Amino acid sequence: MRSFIKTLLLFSAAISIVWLQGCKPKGTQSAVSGDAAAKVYVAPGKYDEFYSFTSGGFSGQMSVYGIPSGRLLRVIPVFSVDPEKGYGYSEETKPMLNTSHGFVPWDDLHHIALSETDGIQDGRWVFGNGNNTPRIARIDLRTFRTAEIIEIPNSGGNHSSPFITENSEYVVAGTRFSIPMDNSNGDVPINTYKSNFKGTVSFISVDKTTGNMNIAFQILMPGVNFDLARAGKGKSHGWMFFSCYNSERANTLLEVNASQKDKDFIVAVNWKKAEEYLKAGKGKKQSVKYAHNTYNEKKHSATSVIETEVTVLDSKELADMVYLMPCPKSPHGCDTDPTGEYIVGSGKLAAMIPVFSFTKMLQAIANKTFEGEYEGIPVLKYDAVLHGEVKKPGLGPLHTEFDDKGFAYTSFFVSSEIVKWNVKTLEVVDRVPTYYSIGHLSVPGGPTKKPWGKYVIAYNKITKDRYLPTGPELAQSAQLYSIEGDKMKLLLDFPTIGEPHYAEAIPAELIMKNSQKIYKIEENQNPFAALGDKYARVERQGNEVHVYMTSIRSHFTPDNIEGVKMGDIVYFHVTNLEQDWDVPHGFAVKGANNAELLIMPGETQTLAWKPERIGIFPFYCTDFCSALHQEMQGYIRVSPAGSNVAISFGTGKTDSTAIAAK
Ligand code: RUQ
Ligand code: CUA
Repeated sequence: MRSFIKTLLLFSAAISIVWLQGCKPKGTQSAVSGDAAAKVYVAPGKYDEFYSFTSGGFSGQMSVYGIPSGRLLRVIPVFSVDPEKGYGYSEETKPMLNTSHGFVPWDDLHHIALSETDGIQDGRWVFGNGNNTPRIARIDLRTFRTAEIIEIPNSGGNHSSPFITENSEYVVAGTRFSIPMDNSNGDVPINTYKSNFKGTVSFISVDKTTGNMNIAFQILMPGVNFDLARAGKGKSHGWMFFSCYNSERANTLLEVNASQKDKDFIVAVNWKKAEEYLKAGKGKKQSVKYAHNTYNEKKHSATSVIETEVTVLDSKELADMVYLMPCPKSPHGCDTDPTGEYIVGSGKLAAMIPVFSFTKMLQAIANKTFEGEYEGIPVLKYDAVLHGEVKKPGLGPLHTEFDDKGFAYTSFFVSSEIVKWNVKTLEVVDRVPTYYSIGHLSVPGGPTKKPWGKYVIAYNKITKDRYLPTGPELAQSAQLYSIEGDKMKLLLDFPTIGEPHYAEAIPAELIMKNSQKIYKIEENQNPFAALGDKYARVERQGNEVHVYMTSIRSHFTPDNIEGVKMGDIVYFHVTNLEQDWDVPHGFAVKGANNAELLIMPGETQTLAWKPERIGIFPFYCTDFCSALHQEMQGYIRVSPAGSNVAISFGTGKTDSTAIAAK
């Protein structure tokens, strides 16, 4: 996004600096109508109407807001470690961040895709993309936890991802950077880009019942940059549309060299056809390496498997599977309307919005109305597939969402506004300024067959004077507008975490009824669990010391541990015995080089600790769990390497649950 901002800023500067400034309202002025406060006010103890799942961009996480209040409800750790929750620090969660490059504790999460059934959000899972080390994550919406992460081979920059088909058959992943394929010799001069660099789009299947992901197939594509995508729906179900830029196939100074051609492409992929080819054995097996990480909720732990093969279908060789629609000037957003008939391309350097017709596209394919070929793929004639152009909508169109009344809402980065237009007539009916430089926007249900409408939320890239200053960096700003009337109305600004790109909002009732309250202790299959105080113990295995610890309001068992020596690694396996909603216990030990554990009711989590000096080390519960939370503490003694202090542990109790082994 940053280089993209630069391009657009240069571009806008070229147009007119005066003009750009003219479009940015000065100061903190904003046209907020009198009843705005009442429209976003959610009284204490009341719930918001929508959950909004918002990507964290370079924070690598996903955050959850209530809409219309804009209240932050949760940050879900996905691709980045999160010391607050011990994610990526506990032994159980570390494998979630494993990749073919080893442990990668960070990524850049841009896009959100909520699972769908028949083109309607079903509230089961939310998917997010890792942009940098290409990955897709699935979050389980019963627990709001990352359940699975799959790495994407043959990809460099997983931006065009994860976009979902109408029955969650697939989430897709298009590579932003084309690269030499993983199984080839990658040690080639960069200026051999045109001959050696290729693109891929991947179709990752999602199991109907479990949600488990698998790379069903990849399609080998010309070496362009894939940007965004949307699935067809209704009549266009079975197709996926990707935007791409750099059809010039430049490998340097893209801001100039990838803006030479008048048009790039919307890539239309007939994935039903791809499935036929796959069945007919037309795919080629390719050896690659990618991590597939799953979190087992019963074992309360993740495993990471390195997979070694993908099946690749070649777009050059297999006819009738991929077509190109010319799209003006470096397309970014590529969005399909609720009927599935219209495909909206957004050339970020174009001064209009082209809207393509799916019906016309099929006709053009049937009649072979091609203007030529690009890298062996037929290019359809622009005029033959065009429904029409939205004229003079604004500058720098990026993304489009839809409401339930036949209107589209497009974000304009350069002119800093949302423009509402009629999908059929292409007539602009309203526009509102955003503060400032909007990227994505989100209408609840906006990318689905059934938009819920009501609001549009702007995710702005630049904040400037909207909030109290906080040094050189300011929180990114989101803005909530009502779209219930003919005119959009600004209701609320709220700060966000990281740099939100996309967000998807969904009615609260589709999720809250399934929300899990505890993990059942009797179902805990973590091999290191202590399912009751009487199982608490400390065991030495060579230089590993395993502490099987329990926590319940307001003590740890054991809370006095001796016999640890320098050179040992201590594993604290802490089982939270609580069976009450919202009673996690935390665990932290002085000098630990990682983070705390935050253990949910019924769960077991493990902290590894390598003491680096002798002495007494306190540990305590970090989550205020009861009136005697501050008493929830203990000590562990570390002796010199050769010491003869034997392992001993206990709570000092004298009843039957006491397990002092001295
Ligand atoms: S992008 S601001 Cu990373 Cu979705 Cu368009
Ligand atoms: Cu347990 Cu505080």
